[in-house]
Amino acid sequence: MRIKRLSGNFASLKRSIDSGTEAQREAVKNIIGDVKKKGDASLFAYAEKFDSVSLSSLRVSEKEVEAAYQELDQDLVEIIREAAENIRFFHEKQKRESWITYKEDGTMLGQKITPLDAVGVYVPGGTAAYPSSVLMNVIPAQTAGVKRIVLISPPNREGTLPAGVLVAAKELGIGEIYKSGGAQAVAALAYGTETIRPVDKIVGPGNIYVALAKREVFGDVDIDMIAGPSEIVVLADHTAKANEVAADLLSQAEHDVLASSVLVTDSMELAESVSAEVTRQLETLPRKEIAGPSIEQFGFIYVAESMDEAINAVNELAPEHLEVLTEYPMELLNNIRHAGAIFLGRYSSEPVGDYFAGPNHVLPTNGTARFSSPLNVDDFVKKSSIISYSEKAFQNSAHKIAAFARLEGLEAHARAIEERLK
Ligand code: HSO
Ligand code: ZN
Repeated sequence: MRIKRLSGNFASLKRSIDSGTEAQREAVKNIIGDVKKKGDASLFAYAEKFDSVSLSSLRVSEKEVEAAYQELDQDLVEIIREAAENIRFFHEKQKRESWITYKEDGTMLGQKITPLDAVGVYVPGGTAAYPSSVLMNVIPAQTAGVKRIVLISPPNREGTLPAGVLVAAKELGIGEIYKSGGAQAVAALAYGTETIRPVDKIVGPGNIYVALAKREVFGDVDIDMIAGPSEIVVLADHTAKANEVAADLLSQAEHDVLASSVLVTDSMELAESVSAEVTRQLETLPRKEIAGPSIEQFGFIYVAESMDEAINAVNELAPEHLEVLTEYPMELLNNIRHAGAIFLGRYSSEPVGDYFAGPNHVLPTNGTARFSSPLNVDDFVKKSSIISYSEKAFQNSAHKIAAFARLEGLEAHARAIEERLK
């Protein structure tokens, strides 16, 4: 891995957002138009074209779910259950109550919280069909009180979905699961077909076609975010273990050739041993074809003059994941301002959070941790304001409201108030 002195300048984690080629954007628009027009028939046709499978039904059957349980070890089912419990425990803490407040003059003001009616979770295909992402997207929606949650994912060559995904869904009580991928799946969720009723919000990661389609339907429905490649920054001092730091960097690198893994440290000795360890551990990694190029292109080790300088760099980077592997990690927490998830100490390696601890693993990427938050319960509710004035409160303020309206040249507004004073 490249070792550099951190002299104020470092490679930003920001990548330009992939807005696709002209041809891709065109294709996505056509697909969406097609699904709007032809509904189910287009979904069957696209499954043949893009997933090379002729489906007999768009909906996953009970039988397929049973087969998934047969395929998965009981131990793994238990692990998924326990992870789900931990994730639910954490998200329960995020729940907010509606509130009402009264003033002495009889004014009543409030905020009513209402869950969304229907949410669609997109689960990507291939090796990125993560059961953990099913848990992370569905549980906050359930905790928010969303009644209808549907899953949609591209079918494999056998015309079904991965066992882990089906089991995770079933464990959460999700029964409405569809087989469709790419832009056509997003269009079906947004506009509905004969089989699939439309939803109000679409969440979940996906390839460029999914991302472009989500952007295209945004406004007609809500979307979560357009996530960039995954990132980790490890902030470490001389007490960190090089083999552990290297393993953590590689765990992020194996996600994507575009993933970014960065170590910031005040110890040149640690920097050198981590670099050597990364090379050594990479050798035996099954996904070294992905992790290798990722480390080569987007892997950096920065050596700072001091921990203060190192922390400044971390805040500038605003990483998706930050691991703090220093002697007293808790003491640095106050100074860390920008990071999607902060993992403190050597027993809080990133995969602890990816799968199991409870906080969401859908996190702001691409430096957006400066202004956005992990996926959470608030993403699945909306708020309505409540206003109720008493006669006394109205009389007290009527002339001020009418005057304000006339300042804006809106006479009808002023009269709406004054009609009530007669
Ligand atoms: N590190 C990924 C989440 C994930 N890891 C899923 C394993 N499975 C992005 O936060
Ligand atoms: Zn991960």
